[in-house]
Amino acid sequence: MKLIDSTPRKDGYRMPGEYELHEACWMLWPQRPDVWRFGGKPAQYAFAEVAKAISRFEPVIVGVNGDQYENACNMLPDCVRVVEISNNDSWMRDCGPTFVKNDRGDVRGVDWRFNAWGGLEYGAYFPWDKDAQVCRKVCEIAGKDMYKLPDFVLEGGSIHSDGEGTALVTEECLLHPGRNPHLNKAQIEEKLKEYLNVEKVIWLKRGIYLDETNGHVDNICCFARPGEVLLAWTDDESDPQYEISAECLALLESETDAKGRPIKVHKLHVPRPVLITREEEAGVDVKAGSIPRVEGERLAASYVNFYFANGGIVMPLFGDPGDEPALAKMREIFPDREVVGVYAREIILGGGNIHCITQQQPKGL
Ligand code: KQY
Repeated sequence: MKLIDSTPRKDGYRMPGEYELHEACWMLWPQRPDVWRFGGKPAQYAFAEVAKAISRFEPVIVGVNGDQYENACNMLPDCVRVVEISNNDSWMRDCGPTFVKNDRGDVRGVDWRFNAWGGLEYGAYFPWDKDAQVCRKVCEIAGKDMYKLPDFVLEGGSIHSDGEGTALVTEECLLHPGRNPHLNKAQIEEKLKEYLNVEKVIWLKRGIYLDETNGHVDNICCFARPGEVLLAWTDDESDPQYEISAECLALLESETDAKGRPIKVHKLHVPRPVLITREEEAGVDVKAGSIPRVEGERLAASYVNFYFANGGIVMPLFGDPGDEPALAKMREIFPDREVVGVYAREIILGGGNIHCITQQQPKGL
């Protein structure tokens, strides 16, 4: 693995759309008891279901801490490759590489600075030193060279690319003081253009209501294909989510993408509010500096937080009356893909969902 002293834009590498062909999917293994209830056991079953579902479409590689290696090997199907990667928690989307690719099919990683969604003041836990090394370790194992940005904080869940020159982000997240307070919006946009190799950045205002990542875009909106997005939606005007989604809709409808296309918006209704139960609260360790789980608090549940696999889609389900309509809508929007649902309540209890725990490696040469 070589560190490249240049930028993807200068070298002709771009971040592909997630719907483009993948080489593999990378994940990490949950275990920390102040995030995952009952020492992570229910979450491990849920992660294993996600890995199993994705492995029907493409190879899956799961990084685990040494003390969980044997258990993860035992819980994951044989077709899933298990490798030892020390980590503080299990959000491969955010601490793993953002992969970029050139027209010849060469793939490289981009290593943003990771600070656990906001650093000491605003972040979700401390320390995050092992998470901060995950990107490099993945690139080492995958045999990919890497760009490194030691001074620019970003997580993979806070960006989407259409693969054709357009990126999608939220102001709530990228302008949050816990990330790059020394940079203004124009400077942040310039970094994205340089390292994702896009010409246009569409800035939504806010992410999903109460999202603890400060509004990662991957929970509220994603590209379905160039020129089309999926937007988390509710028709309930009394729900605080309504104003947020309506604001996104107005913005998207007034925008064009980098190729000058108007953007078609598909609404994907959120489930009914998913609230933490007393039993769930009781299963999570309390730790100073970690986000407490409190009975009755609403989780940032959204069907938009799904994963594109080769020929498939793996999307979260919540045991909600909205599950079936959401599956049906996804099948209508993606007739050429097999849409698979995985019950993901245990994952949203940790603060994210299927997209947040996965990272695609684009197909290489
Ligand atoms: O949604 C994500 N990308 C990660 C959320 C993790 C928050 C910390 N519990």
